[in-house]
Amino acid sequence: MTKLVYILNGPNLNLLGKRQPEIYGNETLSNVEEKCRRLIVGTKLQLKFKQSNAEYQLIDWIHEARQEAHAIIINAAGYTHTSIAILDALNTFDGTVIEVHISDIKAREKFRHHSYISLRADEEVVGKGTKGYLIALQSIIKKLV
Ligand code: CA2
Repeated sequence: MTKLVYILNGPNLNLLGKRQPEIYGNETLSNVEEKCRRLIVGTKLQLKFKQSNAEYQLIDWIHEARQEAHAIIINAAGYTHTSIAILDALNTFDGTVIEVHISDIKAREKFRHHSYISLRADEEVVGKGTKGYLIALQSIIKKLV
């Protein structure tokens, strides 16, 4: 049976690899998606890899995931630190949730230290660069395959 994994990316992550490489590295979000797709070859997993700058869109995708996905990997970007609404949506999801941050949010400005997403996340992968997405996906592969 095929199992679906959602990888959700929040605001400004469409600029990955195009600005601030000293913080977020040189890889674009398409590169990251490509590597994630390569990692699941030969498994029975399928990916939906998405990015939006809109909070409601991320919430709608989480609702969609409730119907069809076994796991969500989420980098909610700036909404990590503000969005009770995204936390509420994740709390309605029964599968595994892994929170990813490219940078080490605890080593940055104080306003980035708190994460609403971490209140629901089963695992967190933080400060590993864009490799964090692959680490999270590997963990899902171990659990689901
Ligand atoms: O480290 C992460 O992955 C963050 O989720 C990235 C967010 C930031 O607000 C969080 O505190 C930590 C920012 C995403 C913005 O991404 C950009 C990437 C390249 C250039 C400009 C923005």
